[in-house]
Amino acid sequence: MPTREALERVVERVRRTPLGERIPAGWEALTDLPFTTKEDLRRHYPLGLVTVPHEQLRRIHASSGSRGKPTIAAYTQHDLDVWSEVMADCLTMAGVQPGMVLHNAYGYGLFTGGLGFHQGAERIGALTIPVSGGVTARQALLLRDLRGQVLCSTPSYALHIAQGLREAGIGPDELALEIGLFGAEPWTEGMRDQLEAELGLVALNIYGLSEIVGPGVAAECPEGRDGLHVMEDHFLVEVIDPETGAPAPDGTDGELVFTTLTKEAMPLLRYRTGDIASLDREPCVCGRASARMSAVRGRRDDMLIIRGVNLYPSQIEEALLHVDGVAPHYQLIVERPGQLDELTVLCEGKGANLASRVKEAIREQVGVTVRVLVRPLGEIPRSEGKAVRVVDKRT
Ligand code: DLL
Repeated sequence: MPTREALERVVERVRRTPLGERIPAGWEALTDLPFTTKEDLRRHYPLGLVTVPHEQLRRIHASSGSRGKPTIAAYTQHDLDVWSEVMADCLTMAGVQPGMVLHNAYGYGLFTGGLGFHQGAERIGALTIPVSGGVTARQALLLRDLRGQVLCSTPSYALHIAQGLREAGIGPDELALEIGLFGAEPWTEGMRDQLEAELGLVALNIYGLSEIVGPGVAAECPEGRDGLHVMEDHFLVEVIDPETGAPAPDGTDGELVFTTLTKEAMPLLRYRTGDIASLDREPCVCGRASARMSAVRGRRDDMLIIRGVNLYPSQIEEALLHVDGVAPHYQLIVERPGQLDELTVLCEGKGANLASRVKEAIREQVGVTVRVLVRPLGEIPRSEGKAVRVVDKRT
């Protein structure tokens, strides 16, 4: 737990913003403090929650904002330094060492992925290659020719790069890959197996969001690979019941909530991320004592209700990737032809009875019967950043 003083400092900062009036005068515990929501950020768009004079701002980032206005993140120099530090810690924990060649295929720009990894990698003295997303054939060539050891990208884009390598006839023996740091979207153990097999690296999960800092809020260690260590010196984590707001017991799924402890420009109290995960506070096999969050199952608003069954796209992914002959690319189409939602799973692959085997695997694992359409390899749209897993045709 952070010291009371750290929390008091954030509270004092937040009091300077329009959200300050919601803080009760005699608050005692963290749970007495109000939540902050994405709606609050929207209402005070773009810079209404900044607590420092404008001339102290050094950088602006934003999340993609597929649903309306982008979410703005503002940083002072100190905020950028803290961000580099937590990213450096995540990379070091993953096994990245000074001098290693880091191929950064996260997008550069307003998205925090590119620059976040870049600063952390430079801080530890890695040789950083700012490839950014896109031009997959060139990614494959550079990965081979510059002998990239660390691949940083979304997991879906890493698979696309793997396909680019195959198409260029570049075999695993021509690559120097050792570590993959994959995040920015949900992915499963089945996807981990695929990534490791196709790229010959150890695949690790890294989490973050622009509102809190960007990537570097939590990451896996290679020893445990059993939950992501939260960088608790800077980010205080809670999991709550998304319906009631009450704390969820450790080990129980709920909504991740973060309080920034050291942020200057846009500190946030109890920010509701919308991401569903659980917490584990038992020490890890690696010896670190920090709280660990499970892999994110999905966003609250990505949860589908199909004939009364709640499910996240990642559960479909887990079922799919256990079926022989299925490629790790898929999309879910949600429609409402009548009263009820219907789900169609588009996947790729080859083999006898593939559609019925996939249907059976999903029925067994998730408990719903869905329509399955198997497409030829390469037909499902690939993304260069976050994959679009759900196509909602209901509205
Ligand atoms: O995606 C920051 C990031 C960049 C994290 C690169 C890791 C690697 P945003 O664009 O603001 O920031 O999106 C944040 O992405 O609330 C989650 O829903 C999702 N997300 C991020 N990391 C993971 C992960 C970046 N490892 C939103 N697993 C978050 C699942 C993730 N979802």
